Amino acid sequence: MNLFSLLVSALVFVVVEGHDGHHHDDQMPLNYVKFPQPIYRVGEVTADAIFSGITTFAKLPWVQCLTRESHIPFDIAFIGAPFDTGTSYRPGARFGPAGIRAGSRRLTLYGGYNVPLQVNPFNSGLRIVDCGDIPVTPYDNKFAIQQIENGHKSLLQREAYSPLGNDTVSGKQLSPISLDGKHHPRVVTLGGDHTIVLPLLRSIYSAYGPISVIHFDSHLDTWKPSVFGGAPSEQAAINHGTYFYWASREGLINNGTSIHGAIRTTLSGPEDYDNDDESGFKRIEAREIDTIGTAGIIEKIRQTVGDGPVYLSIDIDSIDPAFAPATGTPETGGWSTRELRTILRGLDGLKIVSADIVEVAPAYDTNAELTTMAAADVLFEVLSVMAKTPLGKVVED
Ligand SMILES: [Mn+2]
Repeated sequence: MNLFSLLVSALVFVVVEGHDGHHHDDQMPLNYVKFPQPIYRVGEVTADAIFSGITTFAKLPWVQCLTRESHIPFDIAFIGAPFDTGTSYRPGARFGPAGIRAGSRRLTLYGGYNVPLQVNPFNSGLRIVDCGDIPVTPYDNKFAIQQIENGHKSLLQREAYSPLGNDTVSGKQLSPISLDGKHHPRVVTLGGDHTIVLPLLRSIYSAYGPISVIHFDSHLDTWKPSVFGGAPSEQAAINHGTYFYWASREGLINNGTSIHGAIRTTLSGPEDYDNDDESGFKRIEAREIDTIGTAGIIEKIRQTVGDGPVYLSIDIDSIDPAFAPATGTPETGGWSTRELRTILRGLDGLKIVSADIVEVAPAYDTNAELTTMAAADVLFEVLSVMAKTPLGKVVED
């Protein structure tokens, strides 16, 4: 038997095995992560190296969660929302999910252990998968926004793969924090421009009710449509500068326990801040890092959100364009990648129910993939925090 026929028969074997319905664990994706050593197997011509194969986030197993593998449970899912027709300046964030995945390839090069957080999310026992992308039309924003809500909700409304354990401090049994009392998985969405957070928050609301939001961005994104874009039509009024205005009006945001970080945008006038207050957000200016440092910023965030459920939305433009140039509306004077990563690690212990990273537009990146690497590394911190903190509350007896 030559190598070719060996490969063909191996392929046939895999397909036949997969169809009997009992061998899902043996199929490619769920046991796909084999680190730190590259594995050579009979019939394979290359190692399972980080630079080879199909690119998923951090080389996590690919599960077709929205279609034929919707029966496979998970604890944390990455999913792309390739939508960028809500942008005001540079388009291109529809390529964000693909770019972030490319930038994430080396996350598990040495195994994936997070030294400062003392956790390896990839072998923490949680089942973490990449669900691919939500199908999103580029021709109709209203339809696309509904597609994103439906796709996210479909994942979020499932039950998590791993049962909720006991509280690490008290040892007591944990119970879910969701409205329906079920233990739901977490979804990490790869944007896409920031408009996607409106349908994502609608989905989050369906599982958790009004949510505290931690929002890292150089811009407020609570602008009134009359101020941002001028709102020539009902649909144009929903864009990447106004989605929080709408989310707040719909009651999706927990007023007073939400906060922006890294703000440094110019305004139409000081009244934009009054409008932002009304939308329920507190603000941390980017320049505050010079006076209160990362520790002061972490303290402000934790004081604002408390210990309830929280949704985390990260605009890559919160990072300075020196470190992350590939974004829709870059603003100088931002935080370094290191500073944002430190601040995210400072969220350790918070109940982050889901998260996103948005506005990565790879066409404006350097050849060294600065922005997509920054996005992936930022998500590594988020994933580590999630892996350490179960989404439960202590049951009092
Ligand atoms: Mn934004």
